[in-house]
Amino acid sequence: MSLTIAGLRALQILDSRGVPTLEVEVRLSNGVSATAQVPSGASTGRYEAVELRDGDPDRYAGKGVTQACRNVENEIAAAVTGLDAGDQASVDRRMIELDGTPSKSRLGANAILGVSCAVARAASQCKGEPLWQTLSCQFGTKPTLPLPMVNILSGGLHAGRQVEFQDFLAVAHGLPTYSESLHAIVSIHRETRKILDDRGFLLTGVADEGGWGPVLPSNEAALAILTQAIERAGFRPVQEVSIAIDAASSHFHDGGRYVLRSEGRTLEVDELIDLYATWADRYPIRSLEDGLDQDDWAGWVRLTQRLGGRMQLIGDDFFTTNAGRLQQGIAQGAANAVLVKMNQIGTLTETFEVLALAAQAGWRAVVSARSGETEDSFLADLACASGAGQIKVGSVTRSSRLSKYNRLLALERDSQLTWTASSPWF
Ligand code: 2PG
Ligand code: MG
Repeated sequence: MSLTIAGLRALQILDSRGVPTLEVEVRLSNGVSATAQVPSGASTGRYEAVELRDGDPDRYAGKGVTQACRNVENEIAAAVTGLDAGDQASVDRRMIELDGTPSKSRLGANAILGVSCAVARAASQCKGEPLWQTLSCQFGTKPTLPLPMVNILSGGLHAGRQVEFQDFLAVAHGLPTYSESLHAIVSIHRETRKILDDRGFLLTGVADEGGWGPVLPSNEAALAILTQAIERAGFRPVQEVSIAIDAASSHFHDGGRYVLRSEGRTLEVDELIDLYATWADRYPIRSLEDGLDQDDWAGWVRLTQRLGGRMQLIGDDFFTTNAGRLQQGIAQGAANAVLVKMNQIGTLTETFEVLALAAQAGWRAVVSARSGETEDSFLADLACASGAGQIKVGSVTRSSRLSKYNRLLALERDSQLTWTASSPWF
């Protein structure tokens, strides 16, 4: 079946933080049309593909995406009209060539990703199959229902830097189904709130990804509270529920050292590695993301030698969903898992390349949302299609997050996808 692209439209919409992003609509010659909305990060890595922003200080503090929208409707539309929406790789390749820069800075990775995702969705609609199935067929993957890694407490750039570590997450890997896992997480989220209230920790409101953003006395306090919440909710730490940390450490790395301002101390690389090891002894931590800075390759190798046998060590800002950087990490033994964010690289084809590379190396992968999200549930289908087995979407509040979790509930009911909570480390 030939699904010819007939035209594109783009609309400047707002994301979950009230920051502009794009919604792209693809129209096919058979009359079918489909849209996709583009996510956007705050704690971005240095090597991410470039989001094109207008830079006009009088409009949305310079964050407008009207030029990116024009690029979709003019240059990109001219280049992809007439292509087959059922051939994702060709559409993506055409856009990569058209942009011509390594970081997609000319047309904007946000513009290109919006088209890439809308094309995939249009193809799935034409075929009358769920999006995950279309993606899985296109990229030859073995789909599964993913295990959620869920934000409960936030710090760092997502919560006014009350503490430095960005995310303290719960992973309910010892439950029999996706819906039971989600139920456990919601109970833990609620217990966490009670503990914060009982101890009188000031809640600064809900953080960017829907989790709690309290004023805590230290980073370690978050781990103690989360462990207690897991127990109070009636779950066994390690056997049923473990903790994951996203340190996002590049954002408190300064002059080669790690500045824990909230605790009034600054750590050398190896002192921070020691701290992680101590925490792993005290708390049920089985996953650590961006434990070290995005440029500290030697430190990452030492971190992996020290803790890689005990937990998942994920590179997010470190790899930026970039096949070249991931290849280097695999070759050097720096990290043992990769966070996969489509907008860090800008097309679905390149996203699946990174997933395939990780799988070939026997590395784990976690399909992830951004802190700036929309009501689009695309990521839920992407996570299923990827077969990666893990998804990270934020907390269990706010519809920008729930659109993904709820879509997975529907897929659990309606699809034949299997649930693969593949502990020891998910
Ligand atoms: C991260 C993400 C999502 P951001 O660091 O993993 O939690 O944050 O989208 O701000 O980069
Ligand atoms: Mg991260």
